[in-house]
Amino acid sequence: MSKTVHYLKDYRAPVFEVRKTDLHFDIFDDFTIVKSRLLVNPKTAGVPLVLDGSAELLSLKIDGAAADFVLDTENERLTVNDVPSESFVIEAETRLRPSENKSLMGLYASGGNLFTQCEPEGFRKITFYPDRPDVMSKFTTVITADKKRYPVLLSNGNKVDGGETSDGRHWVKWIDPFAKPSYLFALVAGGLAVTKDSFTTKSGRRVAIAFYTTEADKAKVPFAVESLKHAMAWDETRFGLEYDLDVFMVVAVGDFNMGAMENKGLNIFNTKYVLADSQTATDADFEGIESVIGHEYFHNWTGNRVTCRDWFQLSLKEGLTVFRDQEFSGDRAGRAVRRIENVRLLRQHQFPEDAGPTAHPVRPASYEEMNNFYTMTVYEKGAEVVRMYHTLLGEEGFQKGMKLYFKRHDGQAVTCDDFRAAMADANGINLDQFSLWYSQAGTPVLDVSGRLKDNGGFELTVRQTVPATPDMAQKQPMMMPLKVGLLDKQGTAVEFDYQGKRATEAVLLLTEAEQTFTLGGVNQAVVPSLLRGFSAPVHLNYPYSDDELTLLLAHDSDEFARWEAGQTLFRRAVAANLAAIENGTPLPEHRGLTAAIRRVLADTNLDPAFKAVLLGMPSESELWDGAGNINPQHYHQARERLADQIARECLAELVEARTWALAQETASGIEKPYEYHPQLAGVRALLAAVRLYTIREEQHAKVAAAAYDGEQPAAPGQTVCARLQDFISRYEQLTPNMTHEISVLNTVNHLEEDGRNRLLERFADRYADDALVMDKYFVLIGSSRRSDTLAQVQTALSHPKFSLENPNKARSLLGAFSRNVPHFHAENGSGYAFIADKVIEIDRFNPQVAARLVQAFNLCPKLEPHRKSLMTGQLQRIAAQKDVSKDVGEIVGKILAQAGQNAA
Ligand code: B3K
Ligand code: ZN
Repeated sequence: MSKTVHYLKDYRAPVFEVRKTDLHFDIFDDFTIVKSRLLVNPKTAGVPLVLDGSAELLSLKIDGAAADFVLDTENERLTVNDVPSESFVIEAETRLRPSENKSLMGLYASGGNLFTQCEPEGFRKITFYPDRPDVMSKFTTVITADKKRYPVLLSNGNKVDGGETSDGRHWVKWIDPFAKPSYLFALVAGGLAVTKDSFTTKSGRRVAIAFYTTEADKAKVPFAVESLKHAMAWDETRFGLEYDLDVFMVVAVGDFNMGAMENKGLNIFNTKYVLADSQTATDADFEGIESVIGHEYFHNWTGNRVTCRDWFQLSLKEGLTVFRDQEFSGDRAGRAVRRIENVRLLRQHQFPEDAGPTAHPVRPASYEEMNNFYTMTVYEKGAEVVRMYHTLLGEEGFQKGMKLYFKRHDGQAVTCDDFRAAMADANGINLDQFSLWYSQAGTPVLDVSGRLKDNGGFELTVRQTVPATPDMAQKQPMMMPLKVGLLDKQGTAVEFDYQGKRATEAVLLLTEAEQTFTLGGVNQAVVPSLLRGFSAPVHLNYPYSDDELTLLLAHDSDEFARWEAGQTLFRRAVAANLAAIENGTPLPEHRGLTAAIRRVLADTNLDPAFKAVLLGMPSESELWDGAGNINPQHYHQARERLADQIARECLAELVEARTWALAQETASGIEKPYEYHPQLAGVRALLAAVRLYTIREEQHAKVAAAAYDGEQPAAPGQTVCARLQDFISRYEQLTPNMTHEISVLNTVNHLEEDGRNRLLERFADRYADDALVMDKYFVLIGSSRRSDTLAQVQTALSHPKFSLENPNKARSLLGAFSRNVPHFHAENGSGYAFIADKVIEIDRFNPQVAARLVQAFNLCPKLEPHRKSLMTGQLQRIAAQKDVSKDVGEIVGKILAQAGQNAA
């Protein structure tokens, strides 16, 4: 495939509009015939009509007569040079073979049923069309198929008609009254069971809800249905937005490239984000379902009613909708911990992306393959950008902006600038400088210093730099909110004057490369609490002493700032261990940190969910962020040794916290203590966090005197695994709860003993028929630190329940392995070679999944020379494959370019 780069600066408005789109799908066992009839209106006379398409074209007619066209298969484009200057009808007939389509884009088969995925450019695999989001049209879809094999026939909008034909076939007709771009088209056909419910909107309209799954999975649908109803009610109360069709349908499918898809009225979901019960899904799975159900539902307004002008604007709908789903989850339960989880995700995955070879702004300036831009930057940093509007304008100002946005743009395809203009105009403020968040990549760095002024007042000086990225060297200072507070030496909030108000918290507005702010009327030594709530997606440096961090950790009223103080202590401790490992000196002690952790563990006023996040160490990818010449295994060891040190120093408090948490489920008074409940999820998260520490001590001691999880003391000679097995089998009888089961398996997963293998095998046997639980099994195999992990991963590839063609399976086993620091970065290069082999293999049938996996190599430019050369070799091998996809080609090209540049 030739390399074509698309640039934002080249955007041209469409020259044809499609007034109406009529589709007819005739489904047969081996193929499907699609007839499309478009009512096209030229906006300018005398220009050729260009349609996107890669399907097998059987015929093309204009106003009933055979059309004269040029087909460019290389670029998947069809040109009709001579078209009428007035409105005309163009009809295309294509033949599709869904069961041969392993890319899972366009129309494809899964489990004998048919599904579509069109965003961003899958519709062109179905028929010939102006496949771009700024061409919006009203769709009518007729589907005809064998009634027995395909009893359920779904498409967007409302079902208006249907019937049977004499040959055992039946048909239905769907009309979507809302104009939409082709990427929101969807079709589902097959044998599916339905779970029905309804929701009455605030204006009193009754909306039918229908969830389609396999018959066997029906029992696992209720939580998702409830989540949808919560989301519908929440969007009404918080945003004033009501649903607009008579029916909202969700279809679950096991073969899906991503989480879910917001097709108008007919959402298609990965089963992972629909199906759950507490026996087979963890608390985190339940929370994921609620958030993804919310996310796709919220797209109905932010994405569908108002859509993107072009794919560069993807964050217009994704950043905004992630912000909305984050707020939904926060309003549902545990706002502070949710916020910390958002930040952790951003730091673990988006910060490295922003500092690596594929760095791009929230609104990319160019792309080769659009599928490569469904990134953490577009989604998660995009959500942070929306959150900054919210922080700057407040809830009321933000909602005013949203109202104006919908008033101006309902039914349109617009840009990120249009969104910013609505926010600015509704609030009468100038947000011009804020546009830099959409054009400058890289995580800004704030270097802050503070001093008590002689005449009173605490002065903060903030220097802002935006690092160079492969696409841009020189950057301008950005506009952002910096939320701050002050604590005295006892940890009490200190009042200060800022902008004529006396308060304990202020939002400073940064606009310059260097700025000084005075928080007036302060006459005592204070510790500043900075970047409260993570008010901007930046790195912030302040020369805190360890004692000051300990004070913030213990007393700050802002939970994010508290957590961040702890994270900084962890980072410092790992850095000290790393230096010792690299210099071959003894590991330092970390008495300050371990004392702080003991206090956290013993603090009975702390919410258990918050305690759990406080105990979580930064991941390796956060720890090496900003570093060069990285030896990933050294970072891993430094982090592991710190965990050992903490386990040793804090064992008594850890065991006590474990005992407390175990008792909580039954002591909570919650009626079904082993089902998902936000409060119990927090308790179980604490238990899981604690277990990851205690296992280290008890493993080293082999037969620790302490009983595991409050069970009977170990018999002499009984190993950890044997005791855990014992523990699990008793646990199974009492409490079928996947959160516990996975937590225990995660805990023992790294042990070299054979007992670990037996436990995992038993788990796999028991859940062999549950595809989503088997995904968890493959994650365990792929993420183990055991010495034989690569061999076990290779064996798992031929496990009867594994399939490389199923994205969930590939992501579980291979994705987990590619994040497994000691094994992926093995010194002999075996991890790199293995992942490269799989990238090459998957790329032949599913480029999107392959392109995700190959991003494991993003670290290449920053590695120490030995690993860098091993990785470069593998990347060159991938690039040299005949027919490498543009998805994988684009990513590999960027990594190699950056690695070369650094090497030069
Ligand atoms: N809009 C879809 C993502 C489509 C991804 C295509 N590679 C799901 C979502 O963000 O809601
Ligand atoms: Zn989305």
